[in-house]
Amino acid sequence: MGIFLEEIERVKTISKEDFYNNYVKKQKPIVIEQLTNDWPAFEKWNLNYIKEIAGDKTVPLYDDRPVSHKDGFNEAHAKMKMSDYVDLLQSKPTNYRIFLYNLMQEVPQLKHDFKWPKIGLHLVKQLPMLFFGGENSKVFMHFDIDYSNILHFHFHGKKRCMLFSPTETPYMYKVPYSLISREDIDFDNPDFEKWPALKKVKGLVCDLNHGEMLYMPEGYWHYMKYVTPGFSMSLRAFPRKPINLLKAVYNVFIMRHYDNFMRRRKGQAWIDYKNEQAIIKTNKNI
Ligand SMILES: O=C(O)CCC(=O)C(=O)O
Ligand SMILES: [Fe+2]
Repeated sequence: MGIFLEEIERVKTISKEDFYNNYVKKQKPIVIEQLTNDWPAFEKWNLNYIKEIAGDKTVPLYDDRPVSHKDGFNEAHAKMKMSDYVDLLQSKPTNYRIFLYNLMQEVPQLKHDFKWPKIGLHLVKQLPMLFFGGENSKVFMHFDIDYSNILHFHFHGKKRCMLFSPTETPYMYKVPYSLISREDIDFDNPDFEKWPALKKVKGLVCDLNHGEMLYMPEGYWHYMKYVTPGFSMSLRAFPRKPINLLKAVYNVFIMRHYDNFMRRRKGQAWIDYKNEQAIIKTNKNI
């Protein structure tokens, strides 16, 4: 038995009013299957195309090693030429991922391949971020630092996305001064003896195929698994709830700097302390 999960609602297309009133306002996730059908990207965006136009760029890579005090907050683990990385993705399963990378700054022509969706969100134009992953690579359970509303588009392959509402946070084994759950939890097959609070959580799940878009409301927890090699683009809109905007400002300007400061000062003891606190705090909520 795994975590209690329900399939995320899906539609082929949706009107701006329907999306805004029934999903954005209610902060409810949804998958829109055909939003990208009239984008050049729908035909063009695959790994070979990325290799062609961005092959010579050096890109930062992350693997699934646990957070260490030796790394800064969200610091990359390795670097590679994009062409070598695409070859790696296409040749074998790999844990190496590109996470939150502003590839469009480096390769502006990518911007001509998509349209900013007119669905009632004020999307931030500077920040179309890209994510890549190899077969079976996993993105640790987290929520985003800026509490934005996220439109997450997937290309080339298939990706499984698990979401939890911010209301589930008391049971998520959240690590303090970070945006993640305990990294040793296998959300696909959790050990309920070790993580009893997870028996209480209610989550949502979807498989994203080429061209499909997942709407993630602000502060939603997400865990993703690349079922096949592929890549995604996230477009974001600032949080609507003033409290979330405040939390975003706190995270960006205070929390992550304090965390970096403590990593330098206390080293691994700080990371170990935080991981312990995740359990102590969550067990109090059961
Ligand atoms: O798919 C990924 O690699 C991570 C996506 C993500 O965390 C996001 O869009 O906020
Ligand atoms: Fe994220």
